Amino acid sequence: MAVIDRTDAPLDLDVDDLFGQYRTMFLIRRFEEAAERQYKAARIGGYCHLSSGQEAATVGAVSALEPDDLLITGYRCHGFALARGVPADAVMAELFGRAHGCAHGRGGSMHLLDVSRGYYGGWGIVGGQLPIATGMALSLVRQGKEQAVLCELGDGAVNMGAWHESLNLASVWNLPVVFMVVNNKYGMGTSVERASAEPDVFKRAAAYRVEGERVDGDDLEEVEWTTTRLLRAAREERKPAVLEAMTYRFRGHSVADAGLAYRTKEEIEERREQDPLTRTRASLVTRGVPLEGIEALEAEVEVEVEASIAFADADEAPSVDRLAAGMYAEGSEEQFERMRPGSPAGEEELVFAGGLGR
Ligand SMILES: Cc1ncc(C[n+]2csc(CCOP(=O)(O)OP(=O)(O)O)c2C)c(N)n1
Ligand SMILES: [Mg+2]
Repeated sequence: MAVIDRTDAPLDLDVDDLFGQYRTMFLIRRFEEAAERQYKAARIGGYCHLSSGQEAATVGAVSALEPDDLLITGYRCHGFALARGVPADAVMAELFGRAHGCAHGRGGSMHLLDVSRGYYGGWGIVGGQLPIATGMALSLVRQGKEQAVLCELGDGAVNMGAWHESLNLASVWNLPVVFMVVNNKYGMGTSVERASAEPDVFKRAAAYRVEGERVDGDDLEEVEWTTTRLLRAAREERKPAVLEAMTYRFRGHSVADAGLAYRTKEEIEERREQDPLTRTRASLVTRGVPLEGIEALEAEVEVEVEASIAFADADEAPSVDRLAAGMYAEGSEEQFERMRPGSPAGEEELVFAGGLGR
């Protein structure tokens, strides 16, 4: 493992940047609290995974991206979309499955998407985003572009074949991709220690001869600085890397999980005491930002979140035609025909009236 030179690490983020990033962290927290209420009121279908507690890892990493870099993540993705600048209205409308959602109502909570902002989703299959990120990085190289891909995954994805294949190819082909493992200690209800032969995930990078680094994922500035450095090396020197951000999710795996069967209340309480929002807010106060300014920002965010619910609620449902648009190749009509109830393509005739030649 390369020894990392931290001598040129900036001591502090600019206070205005920090203020803006705290705003995004607060937005994510309040947005997800609202999403949970809407989910429980049955206005959001499918699954809903919250990232409360992980906001510093999310915002720190996304802040390190250049505007033309590409981002791709797993399914716990509300925060990533918001941090990349997707409007709260478009994210909430997507959760509601509405036409003006960021994926036009086709994706829902796990499949947020906004390619205009270089956000390639939200992937519900654990590890599914890894080969895609690797391919995206290869395509950037082929096009001669100096851009990088940031690929987020959970600790539960590092025991998938796709992880090994992606790391291997990224290394042998020198691809500009940083794999960011959000280590929140659990994959659903299984702890990293139980699931992983090498629970120090960042060390696995050594097996592919790429740089691996672990950061305190609840320390916004540490995450941002380290991600910036790794992305720069990816962009300018085509060096792939693994970044492991140590964090914790306060809520259950999904809204349907109380999150108490596999961890103690004491553990959760202990981690809540290190809440990254509280830490970042305290850091703003220490740097002389007046409390009234912080409170005004928080009040503004509350309004933004309420407005996103009103927007999603008033938005229309996508038409069935729009839902299918862009999803199926030309010539899929026959397949759709066969999916209708009954015997739309004459199957009963074929099978029961001897049409198969029996
Ligand atoms: C290929 C695949 N297997 C199983 C699942 C079911 N599943 C959904 S989330 C999850 C755990 C993932 O944990 P982790 O990667 O640590 O992400 P976190 O939930 O902690 O964000 C599993 C097993 C899935 N979605 N895809
Ligand atoms: Mg996890």
